[in-house]
Amino acid sequence: MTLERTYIMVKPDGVERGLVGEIIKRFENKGFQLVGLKFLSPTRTILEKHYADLSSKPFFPGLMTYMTSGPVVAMVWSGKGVVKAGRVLLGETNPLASLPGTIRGDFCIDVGRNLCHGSDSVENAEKEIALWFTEGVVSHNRVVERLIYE
Ligand code: FUP
Repeated sequence: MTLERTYIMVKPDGVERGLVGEIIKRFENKGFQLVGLKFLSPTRTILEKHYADLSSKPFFPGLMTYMTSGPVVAMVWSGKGVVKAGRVLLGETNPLASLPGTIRGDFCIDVGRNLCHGSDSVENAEKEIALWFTEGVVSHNRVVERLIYE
């Protein structure tokens, strides 16, 4: 079985609103494994790399102000299909288009305050993990797999 990894980040509004535990709980409840976790105040430099594909968008300056407004919780989650499933747990980029039951569907309204980030492909996940976790992450605990996978 191929285990994927994804980069999930609780954005400054999620941290300030005390939703870190709620977001972690949803990934844990599903059966995914936390293999990297840290609390940091992101610099413009790392955010410009992370959001490089959005640099020409009109909302980019506002996105930078929002993302540098406070600390974030950076995480790496591991599991079968975790990249796509992580996006499902988060909901749509626009929270108003997110179904109840998803994190954004349950907890937010505006696209510019959408609480959390999740990688959109396996390739981008590995790039984002390399960017945010230059120190590396621990490996998935294979002992618990028999409880989660057939
Ligand atoms: P996502 O993959 O869900 O993070 O979405 P995008 O990469 O398209 O957008 C990244 C972030 O830019 C969003 F989380 C919020 C911000 N954004 C806006 O503020 N306005 C927009 O119209 C689109 C995105």
